[in-house]
Amino acid sequence: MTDTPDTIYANPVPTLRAFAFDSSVVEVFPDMIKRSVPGYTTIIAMTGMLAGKYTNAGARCYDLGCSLGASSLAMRQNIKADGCKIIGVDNSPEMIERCRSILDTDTNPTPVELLCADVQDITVSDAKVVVLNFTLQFIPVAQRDALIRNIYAGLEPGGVMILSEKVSFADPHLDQLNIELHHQFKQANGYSELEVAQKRSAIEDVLIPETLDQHRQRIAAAGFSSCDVWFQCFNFASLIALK
Ligand code: GEK
Repeated sequence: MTDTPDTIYANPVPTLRAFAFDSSVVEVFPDMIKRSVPGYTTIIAMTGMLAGKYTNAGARCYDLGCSLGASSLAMRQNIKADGCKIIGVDNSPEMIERCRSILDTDTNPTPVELLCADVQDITVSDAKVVVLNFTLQFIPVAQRDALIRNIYAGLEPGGVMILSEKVSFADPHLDQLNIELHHQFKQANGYSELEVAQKRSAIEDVLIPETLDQHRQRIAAAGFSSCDVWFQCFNFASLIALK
């Protein structure tokens, strides 16, 4: 099945509203995220591979900010151990509803429980793998420490957190360069200058990127014993943190 093309910002929008994960975004989401996030397909596939490596019988995995379940599906396809469970969480009812129907078409045996909830309100428990693929960036900065601490507390020793984010750079020249390269990436994927500019305005107060150092410091302060970047393309990176 081909993805519905994202044309949300193709025409001038007279009053740009803050970006929200509503039904119009759900409709075009797979196309939008692949054309907008450099490395997305690789990050999702490797999330599955990592989950396969870190799960043993009865393991629990979380996909926080699961959207349409891409990471849950990748984990499901790679988990070989018996009795595992994946818990997908998203606070957009439209995302959860569509995610449920996508998962229903997948025949893999590992069950996926979907929760329509704020990731800040759930308790992570007995987890071997916790995935935050492009979700922390939407949480208010002041509330990010508490979420990462909650994840650390809910991970079993030997468990792993995968955190993928749009990042910023402390050096203003590098920051500007990476922003420009990202916009060039989007234009190479068929977005017009108008689409790039309107999306940027709609999302700038909603998606707040931090530097890799800020992420590393927060992860270390939460108690994780090891952490490093395993993937980066321009201003998009994925970190792995071990408990
Ligand atoms: C993927 N991980 O395909 N609580 C729960 N969900 C939230 C919250 C919150 N506080 N804030 C935002 N979301 C997915 C992609 S998209 C990334 C994740 C993007 C949800 C929001 O509804 C959306 O579905 C998701 O986080 C972010 O790998 O669109 O850039």
